[in-house]
Amino acid sequence: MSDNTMRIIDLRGKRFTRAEMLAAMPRAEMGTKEATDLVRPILDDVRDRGAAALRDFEEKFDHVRPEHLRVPAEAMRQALDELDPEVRAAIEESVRRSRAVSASQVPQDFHTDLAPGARVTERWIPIQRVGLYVPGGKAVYPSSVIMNVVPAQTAGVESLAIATPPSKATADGLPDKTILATCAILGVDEVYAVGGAQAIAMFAYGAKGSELQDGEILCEPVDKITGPGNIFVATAKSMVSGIVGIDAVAGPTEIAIIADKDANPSWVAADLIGQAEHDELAGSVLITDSEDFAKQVQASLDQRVPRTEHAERVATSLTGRQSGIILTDNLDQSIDAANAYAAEHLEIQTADPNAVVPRIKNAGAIFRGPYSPVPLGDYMSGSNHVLPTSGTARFASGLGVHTFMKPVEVIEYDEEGLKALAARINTFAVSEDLPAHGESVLSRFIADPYDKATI
Ligand code: HSO
Ligand code: ZN
Repeated sequence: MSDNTMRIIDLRGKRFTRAEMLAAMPRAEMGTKEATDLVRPILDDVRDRGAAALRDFEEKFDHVRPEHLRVPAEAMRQALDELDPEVRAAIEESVRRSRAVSASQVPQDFHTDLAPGARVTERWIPIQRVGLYVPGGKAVYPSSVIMNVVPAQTAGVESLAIATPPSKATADGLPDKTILATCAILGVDEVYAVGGAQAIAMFAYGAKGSELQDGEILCEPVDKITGPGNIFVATAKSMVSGIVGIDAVAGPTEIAIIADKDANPSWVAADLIGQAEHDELAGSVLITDSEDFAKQVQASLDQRVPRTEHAERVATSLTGRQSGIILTDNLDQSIDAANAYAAEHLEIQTADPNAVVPRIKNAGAIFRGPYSPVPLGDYMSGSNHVLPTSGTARFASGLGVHTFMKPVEVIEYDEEGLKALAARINTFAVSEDLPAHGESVLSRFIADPYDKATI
């Protein structure tokens, strides 16, 4: 047995209840309890002491005391000037495609006329101020900046701030230069060299006391925080949720591939490895009704893994409990398993993928056919790569323009419309023992709504 052997989860010949099917799926363990105890004092300290606490935590966790917590405009310009032109062209292509897809996603206001003078309108309003967290460390993803910023801008968010830790590659206290350059390309100029739970606290509570000359405030509080991060960031986000909105709390990234005997085993193996490259805890799952195909994929993994740059990380991820090959009786059972797993990314590599797509109920994003691999979506398909993980695709969706807007209903009844309902509203109100509700409506039509004889 090589080091890359994925475990087999054999569903064949069995019938499963919903609970059994969910329990059979490979999943990473997520322990957040200890993190909560560590994060609480960080949130409290930043809320109480603002910038001074942020500096202390940067020194403690990122081992540098940033000269400027807010990245100076000059540093942003310089990062853009020094950006490799090839990388710039790739970033710009990605931004173009994201903008095109986002533009067509803007939800339209619509109204329903229920009767003469009776209209309800749904109005979509952008969230006013958003804080976007961009992780540092092993995961430096300028592509994730694009995935968060573009839909927010398209939604019409007025004010957008980014927090990202100082880079470990330089000692200047500034964030990763490609991230800064990407912000400059996108026209985002409010960027903080702050990471971890302290960045989430800064967004949630705002922070006073800064090196800026023109005011007391370093960072104004935001209305919503989005973006991925490590366990401390995720825990801090869930702890401030309610004070501010958050997007989904992201766990390790994952892929599932539904493939049949006609799929290309080398391509499937390459796609599993690509996902495993992210993290030792990343989940890579193959779902197939062909044992022979599964063996071919395993053989291809054995060839490829030792040759890839991050071979060790990939092998750890592929052989972890969160990864595996699920063997099924047939395509129907493969689809059932995929719906139970609810993958962040679901690739469909079968003879007739069009017949499978409409049957998928749970997935963060669906990659249809052999020429729509996940890295296309990671970088420049135009779709978003911030997607629900850990089975949360059963109830959550990926980032989009809708993430940065909220629907508000506008109630527009006129005299005729209200009059037609006045007696019924009064009846309902009285039945709930809230007669003043009824009186509020009746006041508009009768002289003394408190005199029950007149009603
Ligand atoms: N697959 C990651 C996104 C990413 N990949 C960024 C490369 N860069 C989570 O969807
Ligand atoms: Zn990726």
